[in-house]
Amino acid sequence: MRTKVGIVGGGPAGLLLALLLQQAGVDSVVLEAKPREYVEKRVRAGLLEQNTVDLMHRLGVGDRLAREGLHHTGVYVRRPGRTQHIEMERLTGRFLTIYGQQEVMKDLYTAAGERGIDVRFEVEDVVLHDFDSDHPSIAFTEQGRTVTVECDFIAGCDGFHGVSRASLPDGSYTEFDLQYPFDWLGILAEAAPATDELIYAWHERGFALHSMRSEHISRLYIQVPPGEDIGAWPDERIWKELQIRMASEGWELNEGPVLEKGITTMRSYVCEPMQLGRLFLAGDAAHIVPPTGAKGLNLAANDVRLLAAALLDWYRDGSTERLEGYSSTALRRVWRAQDFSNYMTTLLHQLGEGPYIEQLQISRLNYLQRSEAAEMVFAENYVGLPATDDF
Ligand code: FAS
Ligand code: PHB
Repeated sequence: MRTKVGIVGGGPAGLLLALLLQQAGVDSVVLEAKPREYVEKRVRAGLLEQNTVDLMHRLGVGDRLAREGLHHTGVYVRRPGRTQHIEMERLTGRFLTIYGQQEVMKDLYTAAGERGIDVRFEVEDVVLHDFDSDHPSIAFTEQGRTVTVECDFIAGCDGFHGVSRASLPDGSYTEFDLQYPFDWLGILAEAAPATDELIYAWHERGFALHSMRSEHISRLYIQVPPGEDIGAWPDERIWKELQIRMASEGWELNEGPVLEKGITTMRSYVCEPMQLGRLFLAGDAAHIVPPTGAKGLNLAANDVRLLAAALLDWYRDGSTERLEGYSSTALRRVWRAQDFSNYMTTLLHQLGEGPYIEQLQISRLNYLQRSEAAEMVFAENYVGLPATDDF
C-alpha cells in the first residue's frame, strides 16, 4: 500500500499529526500497536496548555473539551503552614485546562474515524526501511499478514519505548539523559476534588500533587522511592500519606474509592537531532520530561504542529526549509520545557542531597512567594509561551 506520511504510534502526537495533515488534504496511515480501548483507557496527562487547546479547536475537535474541560486560572504551591496561589491568568493573560488525555484520545479517534483517516490498531513487528532515501517504507504485521506501506515521510510518534528512535543508526544522534532518585505513585479516585485548582505540595516526607479530572474524580500523586513496589501501598496508606503531606489549617482532602493506581519513573531525556533523512521524531519518541511541569503532551502537540507545517510546505511547493529546520525549531521549546520541568521537580521533591540543598529549596519557595518577578517566570513557563512559527 502507499500513502504520503507513514505515522508510527497512535497516541496524542500521531493522531494530532494525522488530523493536521488530513485537514490540508494530505493522506497518512497511522500504525498503533495497542487496541483503541487500551489507548483510550491509559491514564496519563491531565493538564493542557492554551496552545494545545487552540490546536484542538483549530482541528475542529475541541467542542467536548470546551464543554467538559475545567478552566483554571492558576495553581497553588503549598508547604506546611503556607499556601501560595500563583494567578497565572492575571500574570500572563493565558489559562490552563484540565481535560484528561483519555478524553483527548477519544475525541481524536472519533474525528479520525469521521474524516476517514486510516488508523491500524494492534499492529506488530513494525520495521522502518530506507528513511535515509526519498522512498521510505514501513513493514508491519496485521492479523498475521505482513504489510508494507510505502510513503514519502515517516513520523515516529511511538513514544519513548517505540521502534522509531531505536531505528536511528548508532552515532547519528546524541542523548541527554537525567534520571531522578524517586518515582511518582499516582491514583485516580472517586472523590470530589478538595480544591478548585491544582495543589503542588512540598513536604519533608516528599512531594504530593492534588489534580483532578472532574468535580467527582480526583487525580493525586505522591513521591515514592525509585523502583517502589506498588503492593507496598494499600489505599489507606496512600490516603494517610496524602493527608500528611498536603495538610493545611482548616483544609481536608476528600477520600474515596481508588479507581486506578500506578507508578511512573521520573526522567528527563532528549534525543538530538529529532530527524534523520525522511524520518521525523515527535513527542515522547524524542523527549521525556518528568510530569511535574505537565509538559509532555503539550510538547508532543507542539512538535506535530511544527512538523505538519513543514510537511505541508513540501507538499505545497517542494520547499524544504522548514523540514530541514524542524529539529532545531522543535528543540527550542523542548529545552525550555526541560528546564522548567527540572526546575519544578528539584524545587518540590525531597532530593536526598542533604540540608544545604533543602535550605536552597526553602529559599526558592520563599523567593517565589515574595517576588512578582519570580511568580511571572513560573507562570509564563507553566502556561506555556505562545506558539509561533519558530517556537
Ligand atoms: P505516547 O506514548 O502517548 O503514544 C505513543 C503510542 O505509540 C502509544 O499508543 C504506543 O502504544 C504506540 N507504540 C509504541 N511502540 C509502537 C510500535 N512499535 N508500533 C506501533 N505503535 C507503537 N503530559 C502533559 O502534558 N500534562 C500532564 O499532566 C501529564 N501528566 C502525565 C502523567 C503521567 C503519569 C505520565 C506517565 C505522563 C504524563 N504526561 C503529561 C506526559 C504524557 O502525556 C506524554 O508526554 C504523552 O503521552 C506523549 O504523547 P506521544 O508522544 O503521542 O506518546
Ligand atoms: C494530572 O492531572 O495528571 C497532572 C497535572 C499536573 C501535573 C502532572 C499531572 O504536573
